Amino acid sequence: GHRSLLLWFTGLSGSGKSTLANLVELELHKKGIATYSLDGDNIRQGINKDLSFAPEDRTENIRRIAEISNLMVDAGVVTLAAFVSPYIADRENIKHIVGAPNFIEIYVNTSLEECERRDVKGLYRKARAGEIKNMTGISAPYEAPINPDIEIKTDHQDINTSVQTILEVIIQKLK
Ligand code: GGZ
Repeated sequence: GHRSLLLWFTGLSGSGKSTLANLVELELHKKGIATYSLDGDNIRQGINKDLSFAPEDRTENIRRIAEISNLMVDAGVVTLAAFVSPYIADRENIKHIVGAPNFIEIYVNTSLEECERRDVKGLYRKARAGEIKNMTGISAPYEAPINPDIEIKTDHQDINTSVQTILEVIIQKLK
């Protein structure tokens, strides 16, 4: 048996949170560690489909995800969560819900410029055109972590190096 953890990836839309989380999960699987990934695709279309991107709904989105994560961690599953989670207070609340020792905050620090250049879903273009509101980085805030457990600068660091950085930290903590 090993301790369980919540690996929380925060950053702008298009920063690479899910990509990183998926690669880290793959490596944990290779080590025989039970994992589960939560992201917008399985949460915002399911349990949280009643929530918008208004500030109070983002807060409720993150609170529910933290409660689900707490159950997963209690069950002994290493849980990976990739959400914009733009507010410091909401991320502090996650720490209270799952317990500080179980919570690893990973700041996926990709510049807005780079996220906008990628614009995988065309959301930044739409936000600039005023077609969608409350877009993080454009018309809604992103409060960067002040003291994250891990910071990944995807503009400057290649993805395999980033995955290794994360694994080194968590393998230590899982012992
Ligand atoms: C930010 C938005 C928005 C707005 C839709 N602002 O790149 P994606 O597409 O896959 O990730 C983004 C995702 C953000 O949902 P979260 O649940 O992670 O947000 S939060 O933690 O703030 O509650 C993006 C898409 O949904 N998306 N509209 N206005 N991201």
